[in-house]
Amino acid sequence: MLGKRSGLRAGGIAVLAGTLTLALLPFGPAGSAVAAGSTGTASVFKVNPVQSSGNENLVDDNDSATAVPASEYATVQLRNLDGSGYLTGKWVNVQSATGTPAYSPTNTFVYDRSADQFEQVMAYFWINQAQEYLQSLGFGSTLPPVNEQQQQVKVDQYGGDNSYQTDKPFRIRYGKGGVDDAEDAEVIVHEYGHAVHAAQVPGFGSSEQAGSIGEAFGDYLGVTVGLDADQQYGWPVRTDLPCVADWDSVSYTSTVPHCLRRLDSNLTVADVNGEVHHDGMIWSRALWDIRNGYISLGLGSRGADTTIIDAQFSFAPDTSFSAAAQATYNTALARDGSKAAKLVRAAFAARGITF
Ligand SMILES: [Ca+2]
Ligand SMILES: [Ca+2]
Ligand SMILES: [Ca+2]
Ligand SMILES: [Zn+2]
Repeated sequence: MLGKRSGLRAGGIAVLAGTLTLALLPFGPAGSAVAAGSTGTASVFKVNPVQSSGNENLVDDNDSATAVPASEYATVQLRNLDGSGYLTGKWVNVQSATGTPAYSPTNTFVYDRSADQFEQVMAYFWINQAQEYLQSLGFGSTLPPVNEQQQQVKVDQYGGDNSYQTDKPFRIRYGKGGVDDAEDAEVIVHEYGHAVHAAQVPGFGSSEQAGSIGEAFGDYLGVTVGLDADQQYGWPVRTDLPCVADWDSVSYTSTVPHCLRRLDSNLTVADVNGEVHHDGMIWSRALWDIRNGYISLGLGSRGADTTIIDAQFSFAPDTSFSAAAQATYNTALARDGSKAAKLVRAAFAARGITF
């Protein structure tokens, strides 16, 4: 869940380079559909149009095409499609939607935001991107796989301004209140973060603190996958890095910058109020500090993310902040050494989380 208003309870991807690649490409007869591993073309937002433009005055204007300038769309590859012409592929299946399912026999999915199909395309692209990111860290090769399966997604089925992930069936649904939720990659990947946790530890989130960690990780994953994609594709970032859902939140926040939440709040365990999205900001600030500490040590954001995610395999479904912090520390010590482990301990201690 996104918890938009206070009080709500709420591997195979390696890019081959060089001449050896040619022999491996699945060339078929001209015009024939490639059954698996098809690559298409799509138009998507560069994470979200507020983040890429820096324009905090953008508004939904009732899903108007003209509310977002053409400059905030990017043309991208849509990878790992199954070649059926629908938004179905190795890591994502956009099952059904309020409007007509996007279909293109040439795998060309270019829509503007006023079309229902645009959100379907965004969901496909960003979930595939998130799974590719996880695999690029080594999950599924040097490390155990993380949610390495075809994620089921429904777009715009849920009428309210919220989105959620469920375990039975294992699915994500994106709502359409205000700015359509799937117009913001940080919202899309937040929900995928819940699927990641559920895949790593079945039933994860059965205590208040575990639920808070789930919300925190969703926010963190949304930001880190977006920032990594910005680097990969050369897209600009013109809003504060720790701001979550710069675009979706224009519909329900009045202060600028518009953020659903931030990763750099000063909350500590002394501020716990029992609401998982609020209390999650205690944990996500620690993750943010670990990330920046790793960058300072030369271990990079990718090093931080590898350790943060790998540690989650050992979290109990009803873990406490303290136990989960200890597990993260242990993983950092084993993988990254004592300097890294020390900063992990310090980042949690600054939130009042000790072990
Ligand atoms: Ca839309
Ligand atoms: Ca929304
Ligand atoms: Ca952002
Ligand atoms: Zn959530």
